[in-house]
Amino acid sequence: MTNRAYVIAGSEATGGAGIQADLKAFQELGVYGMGTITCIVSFDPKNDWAHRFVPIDPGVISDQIEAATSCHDLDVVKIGMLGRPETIDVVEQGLKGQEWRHVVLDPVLICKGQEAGAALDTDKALTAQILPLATVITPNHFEARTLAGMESIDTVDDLIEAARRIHELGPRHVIAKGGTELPGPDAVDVHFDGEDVTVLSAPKIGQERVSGAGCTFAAAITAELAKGADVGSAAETAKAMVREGITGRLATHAPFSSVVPIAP
Ligand code: PXL
Repeated sequence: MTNRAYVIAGSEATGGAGIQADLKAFQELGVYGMGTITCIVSFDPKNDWAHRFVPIDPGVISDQIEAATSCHDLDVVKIGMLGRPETIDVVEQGLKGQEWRHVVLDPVLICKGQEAGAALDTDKALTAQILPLATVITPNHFEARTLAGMESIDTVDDLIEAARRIHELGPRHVIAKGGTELPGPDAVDVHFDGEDVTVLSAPKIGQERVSGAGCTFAAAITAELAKGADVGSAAETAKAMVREGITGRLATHAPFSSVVPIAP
């Protein structure tokens, strides 16, 4: 039987992040992927690689969800970049159209280089409408701080506190990623399942953030869940995959390199 996984996310035209990264991660982990595009991001090489963001019409998003979910029996979905409240409304409705074993939410508020202010209305809508439907959420340092309402996250204990606070918003599993933002030699993530805290730690590979790392992490978790893994082992596989992907990263003409999803 072929395992299938579904992703609802934005297109990132360079191929490093977004739905392009998600589908590569699915494929690399042996899962048949299908995707619904919520928005199109085209970096602008003439303007410091700024994000050009074009939302997809809500009716078209709804049609894509209808096509994917009618064509396949799906029980695991990843939610990536939604980008604006109108998109969040239609994705909320789409998710409520059926039961899900897992909804993995990568709460993309802003991507690298975007203004933090642009995220405010989207972050409120995401918290109110999508977080309660998620079974797994994978906030990075900035997203964890925003969603937990914390001034700063400077230590692993702070990250654990953030994960506990985000857990109260609905998701059964919170996997908060310290990435390169916490001091020290290791990239530390914490997994809180409502009872236990598990710390995932691996040596940092340089200090630079790499495009697509977060997308690949959540997509790999989704693929592993589609194959029947539990959340803890899915997170371990995902972390190993991102490590491989950062080690083997692709240099680009933009000021960031791109993760290459490679199964661990
Ligand atoms: O890496 C976050 C991200 C997710 N989804 C899309 C993006 C980005 C960052 O650029 O463009 C579509």
